[in-house]
Amino acid sequence: MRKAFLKLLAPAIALMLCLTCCASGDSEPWKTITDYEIGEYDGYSYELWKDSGDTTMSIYEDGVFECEWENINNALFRTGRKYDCTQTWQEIGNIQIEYDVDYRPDGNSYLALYGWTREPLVEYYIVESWGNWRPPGGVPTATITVDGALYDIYETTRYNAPSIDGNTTFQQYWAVRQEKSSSGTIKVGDVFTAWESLGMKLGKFYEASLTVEGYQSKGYARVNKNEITISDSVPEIPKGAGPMEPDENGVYEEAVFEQSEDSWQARGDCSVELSSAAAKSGDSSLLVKGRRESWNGAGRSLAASTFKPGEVFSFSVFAMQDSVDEEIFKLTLQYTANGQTDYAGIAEVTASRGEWAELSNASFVIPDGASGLLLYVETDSGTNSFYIDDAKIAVGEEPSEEQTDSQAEGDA
Ligand SMILES: [Ca+2]
Repeated sequence: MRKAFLKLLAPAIALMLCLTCCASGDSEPWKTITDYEIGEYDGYSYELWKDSGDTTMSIYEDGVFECEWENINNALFRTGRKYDCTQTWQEIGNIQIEYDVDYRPDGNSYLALYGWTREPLVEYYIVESWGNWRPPGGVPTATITVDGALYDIYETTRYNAPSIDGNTTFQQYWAVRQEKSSSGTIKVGDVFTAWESLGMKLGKFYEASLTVEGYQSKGYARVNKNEITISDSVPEIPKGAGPMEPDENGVYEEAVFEQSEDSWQARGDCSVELSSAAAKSGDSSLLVKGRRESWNGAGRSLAASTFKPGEVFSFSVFAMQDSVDEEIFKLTLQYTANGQTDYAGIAEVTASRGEWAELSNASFVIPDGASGLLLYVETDSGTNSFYIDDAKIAVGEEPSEEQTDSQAEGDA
């Protein structure tokens, strides 16, 4: 009886399944892959990249794909457009994506419009949704409004990490929605315009792909729609893009580490957190701990739209340690110029145990051609934990000729 009933029902179920499949694109994937593969299908580039773990990606027409991951370290699934790095994004056109994703991450994962440029080598993310952690951490350099949605802007540096040009050091640009979304429009050209107005230069265009990424997690996603439009319309300049303005006292920013880590993040393999164990001002400071190298410390990125080459700024931050009799602290600027990472010393101070010592330079000139700026506190040697407080960035005083000479020497 039961069997007969099922037999009767079978064609109906088959029809229903077909309707469901047809409604979301195709019934059968063109191809299902489980390992690294890069290729083209139906006008879209596709790529499955992973370093380890179990991955499955089924590719359909119109950039539609379905993916699943488990036991991975890092895996990316994507369909989009790839280019040969001969044109800037402006030469290619104003990119917009209409998308719709059934996104079910379990753990750390991002849903993003993603890609790369060369010269400079940049990995970029426009993050629409994420799993249990909102990337990339820290406090944004700016917040912009694109198509009515708020996105936080971040710039980070990856050291000796996998890239389209092998393992190397490069900048990551981020625009991360404040509220998760898994369907709608991404005005990619508007975000690119905002980045560039903030001094985050993009190079020769390699890729724009709708991407599902997993990191030490598992999950499932089905991209039901990935419609790319490239037009010759001019992107809008999003609200919130552009340079920082100093207040009436000439101060751009003062980080007191009372409510938040402000814009400061861990640099290298260490961590930062607010601590009430020590304070120069108020009740807390920023503790830097778990350092493995003397260059590990606390830093913040500086938007190149404000911190332009040749312009003068005043930097000041207090540092304290209670591990050794004396420690030499250094305030350093890391930057990229002519495609290479370089460092300029801003200030240096010797701090006795338990003493808040000031690292300051009222007339620091941003080096020629510098972009990808990172201001950070490190120590001359050792890996002891330390505290910083009252980090202030202000309008600089024009340097004397002597200072200009000594800075030029310091750079060399
Ligand atoms: Ca404080």
